[in-house]
Amino acid sequence: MMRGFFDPRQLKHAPRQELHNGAFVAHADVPLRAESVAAALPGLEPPGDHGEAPILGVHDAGYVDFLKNGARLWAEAGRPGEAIGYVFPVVGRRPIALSRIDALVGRYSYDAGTPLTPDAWEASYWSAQCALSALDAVLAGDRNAFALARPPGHHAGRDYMGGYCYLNYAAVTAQAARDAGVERVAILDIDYHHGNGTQHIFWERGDVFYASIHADPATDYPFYWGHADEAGEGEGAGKTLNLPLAQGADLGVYRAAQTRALDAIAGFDPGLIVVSFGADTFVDDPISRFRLETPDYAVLGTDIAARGWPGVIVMEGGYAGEALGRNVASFLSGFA
Ligand code: Q9C
Ligand code: ZN
Repeated sequence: MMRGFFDPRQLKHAPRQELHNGAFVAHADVPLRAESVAAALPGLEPPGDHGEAPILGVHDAGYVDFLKNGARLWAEAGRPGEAIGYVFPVVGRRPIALSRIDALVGRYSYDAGTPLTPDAWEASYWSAQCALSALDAVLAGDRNAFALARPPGHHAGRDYMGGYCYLNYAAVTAQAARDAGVERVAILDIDYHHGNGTQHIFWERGDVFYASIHADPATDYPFYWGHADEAGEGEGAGKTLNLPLAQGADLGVYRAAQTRALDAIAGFDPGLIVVSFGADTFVDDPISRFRLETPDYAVLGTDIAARGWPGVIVMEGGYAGEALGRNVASFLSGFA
């Protein structure tokens, strides 16, 4: 079993609710998710502390300040519960500095499914440290390493939270690898949802290849990103690959798409692969509509490992409670 990293401070973040299809519902990113994975993986290690510098390698400093202080500002404004936006200044947005918490939370988010809890920063910070410690292990010579991260990361952009995500660990890891001298880094995103934040961060970058397999955004969150014709721009033209699949995809369909992604990554010849791994592709996932089964994840892991690239595997989504740990263990077993 490869080395893996986990910090129990990930468990304190417990968002209560998200706005979904017109109603506030119980939030899907429950602490049990991380507990389920930790219970299934013996020997997880605490991460080292790499500080904020690698986080600021891909995130905006004002946004990081907001993550640290937003929940306090929310409480000081007399708001109940957890900070959530209701004005999103996307169209005609002016770059003006506003201090009212309701303006800040809208400016730094793009959906109403990602409340800023008092513990979101700490949970995300230590999740990023887990990813960086996994990268350390691989840079020191391990073939692969795993980072248990919660909340997830791939929807978070340079200066916005969304899709349950606050910091983008895959992006932090890829940038840290670049800074450590890895010339070309590939990110393979196999969460059920498109990783819009990761795509956006590296959209114009020629040194980081982003490939994603996900539910067609014509039918699924996040709707506005992840369509097949999105391929990057400028230096990044052709360095983004989106492979949307119809709901109902099973191993046969999914594995063929992953082989396409791996072939494209092989053409890029990376020195490292970062796998954004979400197990919300599972048949019994409560918020998703693919049909992978527990043993299928070992097959997918084996296919990735067969390419021979050093790999950092970072946890993204997966909401099927107790089954999540089994699915992650199955995936990692494929790398053995
Ligand atoms: N309330 C990840 O799996 N749900 N994020 C749609 C919003 C958003 C899931 C409705 C799903 C995001 C990392
Ligand atoms: Zn997801």
